[in-house]
Amino acid sequence: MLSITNPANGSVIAELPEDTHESVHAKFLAARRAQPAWAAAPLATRLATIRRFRDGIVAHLERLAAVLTSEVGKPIRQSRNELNGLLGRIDFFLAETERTLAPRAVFDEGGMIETIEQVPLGVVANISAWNYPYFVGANVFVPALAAGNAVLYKPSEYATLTGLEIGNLLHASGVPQDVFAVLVGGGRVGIELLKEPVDGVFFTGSYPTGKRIAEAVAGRLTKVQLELGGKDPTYVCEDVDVAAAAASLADGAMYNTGQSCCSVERIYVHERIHDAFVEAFVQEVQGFKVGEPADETTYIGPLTRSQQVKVLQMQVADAVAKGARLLAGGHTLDRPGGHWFAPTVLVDVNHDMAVMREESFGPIIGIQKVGSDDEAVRLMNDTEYGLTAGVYTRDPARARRLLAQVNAGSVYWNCCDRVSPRLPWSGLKHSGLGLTLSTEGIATFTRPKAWHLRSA
Ligand code: TXE
Repeated sequence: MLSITNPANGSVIAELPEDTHESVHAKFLAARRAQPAWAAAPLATRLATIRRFRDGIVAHLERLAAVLTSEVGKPIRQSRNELNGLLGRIDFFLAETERTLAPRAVFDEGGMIETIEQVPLGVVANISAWNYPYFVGANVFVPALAAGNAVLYKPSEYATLTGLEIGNLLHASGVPQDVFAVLVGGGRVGIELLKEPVDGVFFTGSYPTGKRIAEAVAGRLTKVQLELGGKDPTYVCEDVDVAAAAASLADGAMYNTGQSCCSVERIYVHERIHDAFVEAFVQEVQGFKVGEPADETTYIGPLTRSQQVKVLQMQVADAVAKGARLLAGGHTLDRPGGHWFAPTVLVDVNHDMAVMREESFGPIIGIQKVGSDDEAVRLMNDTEYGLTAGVYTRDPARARRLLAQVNAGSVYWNCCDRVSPRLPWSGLKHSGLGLTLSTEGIATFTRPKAWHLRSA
């Protein structure tokens, strides 16, 4: 049985039977049988089901937000934001799928015609994370279903109720039961799923699990996409509006209680404004309301996973032992049964410290003073990750020059912690393989089939 607990207080919300080797296999076989008919349906029919799914999200938004908040601990306003943000992503897929997947004639001469057709991969596995279950799940299952695939969706064990809600809504919208199946359970069920001969593996989660998954399926030469973590840096130049930059970056570091793949995880500040920036930043952080996730005014909630408390404690202790100064937080909060960590700001940090090198995934930030643009670029690139990176400056040419040198899948000028459905979402190095979103994130759920047609 899988116990679903409320991370704010440890109370058990639900006990659910987990999938087994047999049930995973049965769902795979059913998906394999059902997929051809789904792929053969007109695209307009599949898009109509996605449109009804969107209507279902709108109709049930309050309840869905409450479920997400109860099992993940996401502050309720942020749960609503995620669901509202999801609508824009669905709209993008609805608008762009037909054009993206249309067959293309690329040659027609002397009785020879060549065309490219985008055909679905088949049955795909979607193993997902808990921190933005609607976003990261839908980045895969919406375009995958629209393109004619069957999807075996394993939500994170920390977002199972949300995963089941998604399944129910899709089925009520007209997606056949066997074309979208939810698998309940943790890593063990993920391992069972990967034993099946799926035609694509689409994973969102941590680097260690992503690596394990890539290794598990390597010999099968199956398509694998990995959307993994980050240690996302931002450099604040000396010409900025200090208060505005501090407010924007404090939000980028602490939103979703710091549990975003593209959370700001390291800040480098030009020495000329360092002290003023730090003062403004700490003031922002101290203004964040920590509290019950169901409370409308809460900005920082509990950590979703109890294990992360130890990671944060270790990062603080390591940094302080090596000379960092703690200006806010640095400790757990005494709220019985839950996993709570106070919003934390460390200064006088450097790259010998874990807090500047390893993904924190919590409400904690290291701020490091730098003397030049070159030093900032060198430090931003001194990482095993490469998801996002940002620069705050009034000077567009300087921003372009700096961001061109930074190794990251997404770069930000005067903004952070931002994802757009119109742009590809991808990471370098330990941040991943492949991409979602943008029109490329639709085509990725298909393979090009080449037609050579001689009429006589
Ligand atoms: O990951 P985990 P989490 C990243 C984020 C952070 C991580 C947090 O930066 O690093 O995700 O998510 C299943 N075989 N991103 O804690 O623990 C597990 O049950 C098969 C990046 O959920 O790696 C869960 O469903 N499956 C991002 C899933 O793997 C296994 C956006 C992920 O678990 C397994 C959001 C196994 N051996 C978060 N072990 C981006 N870049 O877009 C576990 N699982």
